[in-house]
Amino acid sequence: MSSIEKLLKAKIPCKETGIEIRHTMCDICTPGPQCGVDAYVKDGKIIKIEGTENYPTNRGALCTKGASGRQFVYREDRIRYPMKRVGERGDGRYERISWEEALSLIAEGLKESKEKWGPEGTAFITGYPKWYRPWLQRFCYSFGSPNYLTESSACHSAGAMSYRLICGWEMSEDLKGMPDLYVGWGNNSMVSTFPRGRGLVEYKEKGGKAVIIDTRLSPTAIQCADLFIRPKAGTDAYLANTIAAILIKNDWIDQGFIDQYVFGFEEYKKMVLEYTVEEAEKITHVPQDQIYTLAEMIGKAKTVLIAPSTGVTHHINGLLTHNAIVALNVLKGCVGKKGTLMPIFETFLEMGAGFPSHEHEFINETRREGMPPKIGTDRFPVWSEMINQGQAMDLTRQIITADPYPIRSLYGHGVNVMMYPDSDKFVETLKTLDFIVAVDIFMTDFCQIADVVLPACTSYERSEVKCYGGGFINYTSPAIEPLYESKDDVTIISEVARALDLDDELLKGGYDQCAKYIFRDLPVDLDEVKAKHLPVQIQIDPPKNYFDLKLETPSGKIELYSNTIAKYEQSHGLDPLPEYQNGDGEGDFADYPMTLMLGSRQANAIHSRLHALSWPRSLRPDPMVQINPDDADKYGLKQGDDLYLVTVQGRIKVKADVTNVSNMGELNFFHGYSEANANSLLQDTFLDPYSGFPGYKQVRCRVEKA
Ligand SMILES: Nc1nc2c(c(=O)[nH]1)N[C@H]1C(S)=C(S)[C@@H](COP(=O)(O)OP(=O)(O)OC[C@H]3O[C@@H](n4cnc5c(=O)[nH]c(N)nc54)[C@H](O)[C@@H]3O)O[C@H]1N2
Ligand SMILES: Nc1nc2c(c(=O)[nH]1)N[C@H]1C(S)=C(S)[C@@H](COP(=O)(O)OP(=O)(O)OC[C@H]3O[C@@H](n4cnc5c(=O)[nH]c(N)nc54)[C@H](O)[C@@H]3O)O[C@H]1N2
Ligand SMILES: [Mo]
Repeated sequence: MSSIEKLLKAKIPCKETGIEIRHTMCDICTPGPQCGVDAYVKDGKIIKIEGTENYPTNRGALCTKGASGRQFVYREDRIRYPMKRVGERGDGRYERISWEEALSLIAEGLKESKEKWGPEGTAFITGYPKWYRPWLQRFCYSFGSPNYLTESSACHSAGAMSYRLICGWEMSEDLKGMPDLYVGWGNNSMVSTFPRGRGLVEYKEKGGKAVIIDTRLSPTAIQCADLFIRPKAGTDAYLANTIAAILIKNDWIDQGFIDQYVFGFEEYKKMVLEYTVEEAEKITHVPQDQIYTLAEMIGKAKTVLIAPSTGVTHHINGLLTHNAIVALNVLKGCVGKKGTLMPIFETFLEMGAGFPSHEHEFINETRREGMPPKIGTDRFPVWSEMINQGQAMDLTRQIITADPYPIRSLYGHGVNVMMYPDSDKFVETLKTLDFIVAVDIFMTDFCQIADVVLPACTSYERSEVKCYGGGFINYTSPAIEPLYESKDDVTIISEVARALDLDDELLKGGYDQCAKYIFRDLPVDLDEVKAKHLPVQIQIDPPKNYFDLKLETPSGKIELYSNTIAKYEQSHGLDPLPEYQNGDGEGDFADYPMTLMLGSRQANAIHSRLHALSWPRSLRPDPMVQINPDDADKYGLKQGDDLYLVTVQGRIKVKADVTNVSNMGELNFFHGYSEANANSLLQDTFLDPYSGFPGYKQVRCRVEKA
């Protein structure tokens, strides 16, 4: 082998090999990490990737998903060029068209819909991706529609709502502040957000004490729990309220704090004192002595941080459960202090970086007064009041009933129909629309029912601004040219806005112009940030004191009794106190003895993506349900056996993974597989009446051996 061949084989970046390292960012998962990536590029092609050293989030590491980034970019089913539907909706026949034709078809379709049904008859919708959201939302408002919908209708917004209802502000965990005790309620961050998981490991290494409360024996519980508590799925509010009663009875609460800052303590106290440990054991299956141990640990710790995850909100009683858990922090006076729940000051894209931006102004300034109510307003009034979006879980209902007005068109980026309960009905309902636009990287099920399909590119092929905690801002440059005829989403949105001739010069101006508007008060120039190719750290002021904020609750205090929810007590039967409610829903479940949890995070997949990539797929080739060994015995199932998961809604065929990760009586199946769609097992009415969230993690089910 010649020396050049050796260098090439080792992928050494240098003049001789023509391999260059370009810094970019992985956008596969949540805004929190979005890790720095070094892309090794030769002849315009990525040949290798690595985590960027010293990047503020990943510090050089990449997770299983990020490490598959190259396969993601070069996935076979990338949409290559704009297309229009030529067959019946749903039969999948598309024809290649030019960008010009695509844009004029979209302008025509949306204008026609606007004339017939008003601007509100078009909904603007996105799935998981976050990076273009401010643009899509502004586009929706500039078009004149109130109907901006996102995947947050099932994601972190229930948690955000809960914090805002109680603490008057969105809060996050200050684990770096070293609380005496950390209680990770459904925390499986080792899998779902590894930088956060690493934070937990570092907390432990510095002597921190951690309790993990999870129905599953999760990797985080195994690695980090000093005490592991394993309740039955969806019974956590009972557990939390029982602990609250013990704290109050033993005077392990901060009465001074409560007197000064809290509204509704007496009502709350009366409620929780009804909860007994005996009943708690029956309902939650947590032994009484464990409940006492946990209560005592919380009671005797000076600073505690008791933090619920998104997992606990994926139940039809999820919002109140989250509230019940947050309330424990309040009882201890552990809010707004070092090592407790601290307020988030959002900078951009749901991230607090320590400096402000004009994101909200950018999003909202073209919004008209007096628009009709957004989707979900009547059915989910608390959501509608708290979250500046429609509730996407009400979309099918409104399409079908046209109540309070018809929705006839959909303009969507990154939409995955498999995220919705009763996905088949979701698709069938969308098929009845007049006009659908789908923008995605891959030819998804949603694209297959659209009238016009547009090819988006990945984060490796575009520029975007990203802010991180600690005052970091990054403005990436493309590592490679957009593949085929793809474009980045924001360019697409501004081109569509131009084709529609919208009265919004800023939006039509494209990404860079808008970013400069959003970050116009930054002490550094955005062009300079971009030229650095790596995050730049800005000097930031110390964060504002929580106790100096004007709390956004009706009483201006921390509310254990929610005055916001109380407004809907009569009309919607909602409860202002965090009572435990049964999360199984109504009905006769005699034929469905098991609880099925759909969609805990697995390291090698993110929702519907990555299942199609060979590296991550090789780690779990088949859709498998985790079943406890005793349950497996009962059904005569061995590792790898085929079985059906059957619910009142549907049935899917999967393989048995016999493991004590699953609690007795509980099954765990991962979502996003097109050959075994978890959400085809869910009814689309199985929703939390407060947040509108689906009860993904608590579905009554039976097992049939195949
Ligand atoms: N059963 C069950 N269902 C769930 C959950 C669960 O726990 N269990 N979790 C819920 C939660 S929390 C969430 S967040 C949702 C997940 O939300 P989904 O929207 O279902 O997430 P994905 O399957 O990742 O789909 C995202 C789509 O965006 C496309 N995409 C990715 N990047 C880009 C981009 O830059 N531009 C464009 N235009 N498209 C892009 C992808 O190709 C994909 O088609 O699922 C929810 N559904
Ligand atoms: N690898 C990977 N990482 C991801 C994602 C992914 O798809 N793959 N998705 C991203 C997204 S969109 C989100 S929203 C986050 C979600 O992040 P997480 O909230 O961490 O994700 P989950 O796995 O849904 O839930 C966490 C834990 O809650 C537990 N849990 C569920 N129900 C209950 C309950 O009733 N009681 C108790 N005590 N525990 C319960 C589950 O067993 C699980 O271990 O993850 C993000 N990170
Ligand atoms: Mo999510």
